Amino acid sequence: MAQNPIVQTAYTADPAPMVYNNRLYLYTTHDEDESTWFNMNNWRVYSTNDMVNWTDHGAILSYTDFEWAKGDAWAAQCVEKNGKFYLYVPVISKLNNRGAIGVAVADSPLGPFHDPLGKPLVQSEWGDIDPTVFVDDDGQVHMYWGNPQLKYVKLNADMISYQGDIVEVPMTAASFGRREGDPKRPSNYEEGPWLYKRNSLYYLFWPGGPLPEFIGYSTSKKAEGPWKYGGVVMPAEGRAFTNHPGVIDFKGKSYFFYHNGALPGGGGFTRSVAVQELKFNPDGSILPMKMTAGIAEALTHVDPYSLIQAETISWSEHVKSFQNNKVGVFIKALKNGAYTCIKNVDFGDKGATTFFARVGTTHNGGVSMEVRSNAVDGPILTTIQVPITGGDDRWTTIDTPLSDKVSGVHDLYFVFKGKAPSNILFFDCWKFGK
Ligand code: FUB
Repeated sequence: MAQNPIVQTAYTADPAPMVYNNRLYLYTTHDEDESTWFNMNNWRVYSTNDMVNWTDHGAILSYTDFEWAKGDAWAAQCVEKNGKFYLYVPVISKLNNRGAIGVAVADSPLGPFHDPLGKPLVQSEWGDIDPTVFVDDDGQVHMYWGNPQLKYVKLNADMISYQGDIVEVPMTAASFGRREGDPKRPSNYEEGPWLYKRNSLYYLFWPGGPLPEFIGYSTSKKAEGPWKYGGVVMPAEGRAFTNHPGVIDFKGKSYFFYHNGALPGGGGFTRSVAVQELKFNPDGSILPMKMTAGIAEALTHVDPYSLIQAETISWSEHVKSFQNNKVGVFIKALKNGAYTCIKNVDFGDKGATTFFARVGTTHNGGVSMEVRSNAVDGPILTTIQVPITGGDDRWTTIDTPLSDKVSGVHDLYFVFKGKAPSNILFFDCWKFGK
């Protein structure tokens, strides 16, 4: 039943949710496989309309898209203003080898993003990572960032320049809680701030130290502070020594995104994003929480009669996500028995009678995809044999009658079978027919 971590096909961290047009977009950083440091080159996007099935839109921006940057695609945030999307990112500048905050702009939440400035938006003396940007009801935009010193600027209406000086926030115990045992650092704040507003109260969520990080929060009546320490939202746990908050309201609920090292092979540099509901007391204070298995109930059904990407997944095992120019994002089954699950698929009263998929494999014979309902070993709706296509730039489509008609609401499983030791098949999209 586990839904966390919400992405199993890549290591992701530093979740930054954004809602646009009734859909939740989740921007993440990307820990490279087998990393032993914060080895991070690009930012990825996932989206959902039900909080349970997530569509992988792949890597949408890389540090190499900033001509002046030389690496460290760390925690970012995207916000929308007047139909344009602004992705604020920390990178290392080639010019002086120091951290800096850049901004990339797009006409769609999925990009393509480009760097309108050709230089950093902000660079101070030190600690320029982890921007969070908030567009207030009156249109004023604040950007906070920094490790270990929290800083902010007011952005101009163009979203790509700022007014006034960089303000350093007083790092007091009153604002961020008392850190014991380090007279040089009186407060808990470490990095990764997230600015959020609810009922006219501003909230700043932040990872606190010493390591491993917990998530704390502070509140203020104004976006500029002064900030008052509120307490712990989530204690340190979960096999990663960092954590990173992202908070958003969606379809009447508030959600708290964070990261941990919960995937197989996971740890401090191979992290995974997770989500659970955030609950407030009537006075606006936050109910502290432990990491959980995630959101159990989908907010809406999946329509199996529209074309669905194979990378729309509720849960998967032994599957990796890739992208190319031919089909965009697709998945590869890494071994025999790998599977993906899509939750809450509504086949309607009359039900489905046919199944369509775009697939491929590099193996000649013995490769199949079982389409099952309810469980990974549930009733088989159809089994398709996947013919050799030769490479993930070469695909075939298969349209086949179901062996068993299916109606009503079911979880759907695609189970990948083959004798080869690795890379069984690749899968791009599917739909059912009535
Ligand atoms: O992901 C790289 C860095 O680790 C982020 O910028 C920090 O917030 C921490 O999560």
